[in-house]
Amino acid sequence: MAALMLSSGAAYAQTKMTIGFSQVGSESGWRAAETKVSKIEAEKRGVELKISDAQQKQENQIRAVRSFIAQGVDAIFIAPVVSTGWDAVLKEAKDAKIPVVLLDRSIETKDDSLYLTAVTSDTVYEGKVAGEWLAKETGGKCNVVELQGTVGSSPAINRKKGFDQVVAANPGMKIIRTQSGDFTRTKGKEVMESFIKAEGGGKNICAVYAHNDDMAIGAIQAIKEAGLKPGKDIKIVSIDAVPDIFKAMADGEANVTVELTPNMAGPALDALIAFKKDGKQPPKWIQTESKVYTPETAKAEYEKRKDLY
Ligand code: GYE
Repeated sequence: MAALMLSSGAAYAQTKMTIGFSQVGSESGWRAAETKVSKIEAEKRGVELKISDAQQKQENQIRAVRSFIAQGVDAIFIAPVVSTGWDAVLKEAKDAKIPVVLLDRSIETKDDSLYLTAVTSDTVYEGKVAGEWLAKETGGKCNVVELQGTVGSSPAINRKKGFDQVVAANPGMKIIRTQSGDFTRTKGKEVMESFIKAEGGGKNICAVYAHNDDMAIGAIQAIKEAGLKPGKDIKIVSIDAVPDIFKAMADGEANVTVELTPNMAGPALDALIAFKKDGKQPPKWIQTESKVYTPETAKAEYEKRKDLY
């Protein structure tokens, strides 16, 4: 028995594990960092990571997952672009006995045996804590324009939900415009331009709530071009904590961000290896930390992160 266990352990150590990772795309600075960190974390553990870029399309992700199954990979990571429509392909992975780990976005399914675990932050909390900061800062009186993330994605749904809870509790807070900017800088800028136009030049807007920093950075540009001061005339509240938002904060052009770690792969790999090696069942949700940052520490935070991104 002991010999048997030893030989299976040795076999584990010898065979290099191969994981297929269906990544969303490269829509944001945070996403690029996540891809980079995933490669580093896989290499640290001697795991071969095959990354497939879905260019923000679920159909590409489904195709990639099917191809990983056909290749017989040891596990599959998916950062699911939208939250619905996964059951069929996840069932195929399950039938092939290939464990699936979800990274940074969650899915809606009635059957949670279709994935091993999900490594994500509490995205409802992120929206809530961003809203609470703004409510406090403005004495609960603020006309907000909202830049939503990708339609149908779990962070867009949940970051809206969390922020809406704060709006509901503060009668003087209102979301006067809301639209998706697809988590990108370009669309964030475009949508903000249209908000400013629709609001007669933007003087009526008290704050931008952007579901990620990249859209906030696009909005900052639009505000400046409209002759207003971001961070002062219009407050900027967002999520991710990428280096560029710290730069904006240090320059007085942004007010608060909520950190989302780009290291989702590290905890995912640890859980997967413990599962494969020792049969240890991970919890269904491995939660990463969400921390609030304001301008006081922006310079130092920028320095800490600039090389990682
Ligand atoms: O906040 C955003 C990205 O899925 C939680 O996706 C993630 C989000 C992140 O593109 O920048």
